[in-house]
Amino acid sequence: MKILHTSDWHLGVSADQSPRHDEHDRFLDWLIELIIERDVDVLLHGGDTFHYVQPSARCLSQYYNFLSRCARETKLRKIVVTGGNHDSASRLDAPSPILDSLGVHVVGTMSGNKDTWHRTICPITTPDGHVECVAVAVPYIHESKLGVISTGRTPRQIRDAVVEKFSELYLELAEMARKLYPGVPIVATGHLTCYPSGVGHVEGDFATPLHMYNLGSLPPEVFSLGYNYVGLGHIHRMFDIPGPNAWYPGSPVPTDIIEARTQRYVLMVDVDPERPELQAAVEKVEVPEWRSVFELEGGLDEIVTGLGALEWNAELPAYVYVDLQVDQPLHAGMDALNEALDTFSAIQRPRIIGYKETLTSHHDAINQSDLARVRLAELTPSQVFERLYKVRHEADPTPDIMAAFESLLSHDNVTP
Ligand SMILES: [Mn+2]
Repeated sequence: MKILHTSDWHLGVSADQSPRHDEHDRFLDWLIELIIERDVDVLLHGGDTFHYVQPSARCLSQYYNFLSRCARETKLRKIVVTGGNHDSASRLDAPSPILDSLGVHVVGTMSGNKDTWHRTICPITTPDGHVECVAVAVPYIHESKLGVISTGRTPRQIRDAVVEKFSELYLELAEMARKLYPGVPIVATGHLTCYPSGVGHVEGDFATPLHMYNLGSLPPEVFSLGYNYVGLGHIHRMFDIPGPNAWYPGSPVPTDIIEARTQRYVLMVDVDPERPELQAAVEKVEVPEWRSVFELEGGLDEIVTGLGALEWNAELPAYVYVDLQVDQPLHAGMDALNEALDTFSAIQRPRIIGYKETLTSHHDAINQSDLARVRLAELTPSQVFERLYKVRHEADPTPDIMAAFESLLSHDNVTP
């Protein structure tokens, strides 16, 4: 049985005031083609369908058109949609009586009241009504709804309580699913932050998550090992969490420049109804790029030449971020750059959506061009502090000041 796992579409998002609607249209068309081509049985969506709690008419129409096309053009047995922290849970839930009839199971929100938890259990049946798999549709849920009290508690106590409550939630839901539909594979969703305990199985640079790990993400142990697969949403980069076989597909259409730097994915998940004891096999499917995003850095002449030489294969006109290195502020910089784009036809003309000027001749205390090239995620908190100190005071922080900052860091004063 094939389950296609996606999350974090963020319909309606704009990258630097530049809409992504055209890419989302193409993504949803592509998704339908993929579902048909690969004979997908279930679409499992891990939250953040919309970017804003009050989606525009255009976004709503993208969503409903997609669901209706799925019902008419594909052989999907079920679409499972869960709410993310960006979605309005009640807005997502409101049309569920109609969506039910299209085979769309929506769970926008859930409460700590266990009597209502049956709403999350969604059996996947064959045309003759035989249950082959169960999807446990867990939306974004704030820990306070699970009974975590933060008033008067230390960060450590809060974190322990959060871990305990989420572990209970996933354990009880697995048991509930197993009791209702014994002997079939169970998959679950979740819209939360979880990182693997090691880095061995994770693809690519993992600096960002490891920094954040300390800031209150959940450990892999929260997921009951009773699930064959856990389809997560919230983190916008694809990676897996070995052990519980939990995966993030990441956002399929980049929502900012950082995401535009890496390949985007959806995940094809294979569960065997005859072998419920096996973990699901997962295949990464690359999402095509419909719009290239370029980053140009250098002097005015260099950038003008770079703009004229831009080439791409993607269908839509490129977006460009420019970091202009100047001796002094260049007020007419944008005019010269826009002129350089006149060589493109109106339809293909790239659009500069990010423009900044970096002064190269001042501020000897800090090399600003170096600073611009370093991603915040690649710096430790102490390095950020040190750099800011240099900018503010035009001198290195003394060992005493660094020691004071380090001592602040070592206090466990961050909340999950
Ligand atoms: Mn998101």
